[in-house]
Amino acid sequence: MEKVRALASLFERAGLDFLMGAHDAVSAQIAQDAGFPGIWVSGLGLSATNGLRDSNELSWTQVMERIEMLSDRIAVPALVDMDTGYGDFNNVRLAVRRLRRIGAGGACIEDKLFPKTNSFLGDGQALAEPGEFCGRLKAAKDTAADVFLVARCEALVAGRPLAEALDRCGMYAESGADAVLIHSKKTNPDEILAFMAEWDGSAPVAVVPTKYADVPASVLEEAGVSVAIWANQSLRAAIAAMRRLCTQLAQQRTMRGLEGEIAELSQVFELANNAELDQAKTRYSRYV
Ligand code: SPV
Ligand code: MG
Repeated sequence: MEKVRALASLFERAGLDFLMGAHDAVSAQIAQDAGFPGIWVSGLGLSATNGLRDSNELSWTQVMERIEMLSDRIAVPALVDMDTGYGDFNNVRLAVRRLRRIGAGGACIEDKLFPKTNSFLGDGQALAEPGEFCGRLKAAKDTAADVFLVARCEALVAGRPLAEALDRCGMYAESGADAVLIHSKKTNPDEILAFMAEWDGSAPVAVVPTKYADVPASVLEEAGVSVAIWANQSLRAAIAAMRRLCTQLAQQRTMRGLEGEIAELSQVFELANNAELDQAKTRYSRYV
């Protein structure tokens, strides 16, 4: 419950907060250590780091297993990218029930159809019928009122007009969503700012500035955005760093000159909190 309240407060308090995208326990912990007050668990990141497409190739139970390990490792809340909710209202009920037991913090469900397609792939994003999607939201809230629920609207991504995005988000808020997420694949924030100018404020708003990433935080904040999500930057940083190192090492066949470019081994032990295990050994190995 503490993590749910912490996540709710990021959405509800004045000003803009950022969630950092993570794809496993280590990336979540690094984000927490850097000072981010919450984590976005990216469906794209979970898929990619398991060698799979962001098309629900990872099963929902596999997702939850990874969420559990990630969430256990961090003190800050996680907003879990639950894609479309893995099916209809009934699949949503199963998934949020499991998420509540894990205690991660929040669930984000998008108004598309299972199996989903990543927002940045192709033009033919099929949207769910609004009434059916509202049923998924209502089922989520009725099942787990204490999971912070974010309804993600893909209307703009699907090329639908602003009015439809506003209508859909209004219906989602009425159906029990604690916040809405309005996504855009434009390379400037104009349609997000237009949305914010017309939004009735019936729920806090989150955005994902992946394609319009240069937007200053102050612009989003002044527009009234509550939460911005760096969904995949950490994943892409890791891929770039690993590729650079692997390419160099394959060529030069010695670590000479490369050691300074990678994390020290001690950092790996620190991330797993080995010091705590040493203390526990002292306390428990020979109790009597
Ligand atoms: C994710 O991180 O999986 C997202 C955000 O859904 S995006 O890929 O930007 O659509
Ligand atoms: Mg996703």
